[in-house]
Amino acid sequence: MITIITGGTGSIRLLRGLNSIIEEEVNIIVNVGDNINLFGVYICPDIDTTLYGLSNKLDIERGWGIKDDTFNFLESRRRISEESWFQVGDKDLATHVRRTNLMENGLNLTEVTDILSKEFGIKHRIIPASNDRIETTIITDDREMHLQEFWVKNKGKPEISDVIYNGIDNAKPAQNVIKSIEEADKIIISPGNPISSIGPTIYIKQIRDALQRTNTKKIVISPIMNNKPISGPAGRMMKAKGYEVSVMGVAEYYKDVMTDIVIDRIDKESISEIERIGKVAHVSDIIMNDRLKEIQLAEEVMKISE
Ligand code: FO1
Repeated sequence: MITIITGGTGSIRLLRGLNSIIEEEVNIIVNVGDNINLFGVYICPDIDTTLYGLSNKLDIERGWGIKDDTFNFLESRRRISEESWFQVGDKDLATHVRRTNLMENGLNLTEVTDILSKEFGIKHRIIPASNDRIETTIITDDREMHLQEFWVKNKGKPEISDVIYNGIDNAKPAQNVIKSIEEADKIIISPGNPISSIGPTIYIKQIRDALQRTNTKKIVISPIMNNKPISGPAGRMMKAKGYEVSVMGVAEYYKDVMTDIVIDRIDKESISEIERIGKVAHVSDIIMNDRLKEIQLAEEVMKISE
C-alpha cells in the first residue's frame, strides 16, 4: 500500500503519473489548510484539484478548476457588485454546493470526500488530512490574511513575514490518516509548496509523530530547482520560515519526516550535502510538462526501495 501526502497545484502532475502506474492500494492525504467559505459554499481547492486531476477533468494548465468550465455564476455576481475575486466556474460550483449540502446534513469532510470520489469514479482513496478546521494565513506587513486572499485576491504581492496554521494545535487527523501512514509500504511527499501545501498536514501533531515513528521509505520530491520554486510563492514562504531556497533547504525542512529526496539533475552538486544530514538523494528530471514526464517521474519514485 502506498500513501501520498499532497496539496497544491504543483502536486497534481505527479499524482496523475502515480495514478497511471500504481496497481496497488493508494491513500492520498490531502491538505485542508487552504479551504475557504465563500459565496455560501465550502470550497476545498486541494481536494477538488485531486478529484478533478484523477478523473481527467482538471484544467491542467491552470492547475485548478474544471477544464472548459463556464463562469456565468461569477459574471452574474459581478454584475450585482458582489464579491467575485475567486474564480469559481459553474461546474466547479456544483461540487462545492454538493459538499456544503452533505456537510449541512451532518457528514464530515472525510465522508463527503468519499462520496465525491465515488461520483468522480476515482479508484484510490482521497483522505482530507483533518476533519477539523485548519486555516493557513499569511502574516503580511500590516495584517493577517487567508492564503486565498493573499494569493488570489492580492495576487501574491504582499510581503510575507510569516505563515500560520490557525487551529492546527487542536486539529486531529481524520479517520484512516494514521493507519495509512503506519501501514504504508512507501510514503511519498509530493512536490507541493512545503509551507502552504504540505505543512498544514505534517504539522498536525499526531501525523508528524506517526511519520517520525514509521520505518518505511519516506520520499520527498523537491518543489525547488536551481534555487527557485518550480511555481508559486514557495521560495518566499520558505525564506519567511527561515529556510534556504534550495534543495538543501527542502531537505532541512523535511528532515524529521523523510528518508529520501528526489532532486533535479541541475542540483546534483547538493547530493553530498544532503548525504551529510543522513538522507539519500536521487537525481531525476523533475519538471513534468507533459503526460510522459509525469509517468517517468512517477516510475522513478516507485523504483526507490529499501
Ligand atoms: N487560483 C487562482 O490563482 N485564482 C483563482 O481565481 C482561483 C480560483 C479557484 C477556484 C477553485 C479552486 O479549487 C481553486 C482555485 N484557485 C485559484 C487555486 C487556489 O487558489 C490555489 O492554487 C490552491 O489553493 C493552492 O493549493
